[in-house]
Amino acid sequence: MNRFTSILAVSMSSVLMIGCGSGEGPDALTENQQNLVAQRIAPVGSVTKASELGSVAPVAAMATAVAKVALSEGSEHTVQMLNSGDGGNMIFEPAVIKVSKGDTIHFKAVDMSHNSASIDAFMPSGASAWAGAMNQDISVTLDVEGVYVYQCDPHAMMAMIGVVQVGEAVNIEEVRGAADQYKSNFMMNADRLTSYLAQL
Ligand SMILES: [Cu+2]
Repeated sequence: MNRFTSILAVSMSSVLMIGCGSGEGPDALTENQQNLVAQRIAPVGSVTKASELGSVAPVAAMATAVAKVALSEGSEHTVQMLNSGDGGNMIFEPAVIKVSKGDTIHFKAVDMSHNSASIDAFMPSGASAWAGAMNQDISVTLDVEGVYVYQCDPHAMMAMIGVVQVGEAVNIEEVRGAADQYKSNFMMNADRLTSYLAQL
């Protein structure tokens, strides 16, 4: 019911009240009182009817359709630094991995001009930062549980980033909050970070 129809309903009920006969009886509302009632029952803001909620459902269905990343087997995992991969240009592959506490990630400089460096805003507290040199492989052992987002420094603006979940995603809320701000740095592939985090 919108504001107009609710006011209309009040107006009609007051007409009916008057039509009831005794008009000036002790229970009749003054015009001022009727206006107060109309103000109180008028809806504030927009009203969503239950029958309209159906249009929201497809969005929820899409969110649940994102394929979740399974826990990688073994205790050592390789992530390639690529100019071009299945997921686009300037990319880590796999870009999203889930590993166990104490596992080691080997970042491989398959193509030139890339590195892997942790980002302070995207690490569980107590974790150690890393910063690989350009064009060099680097191996990182992750002993602290949580979600890590790292980047390739020269291609950070192209969203050359990757995500590692170690054990439980204990800091996921902080990471999602920081991601909203961080993605404004991306000149290209602006939705990568959001879609990567959705895979956890
Ligand atoms: Cu790069």
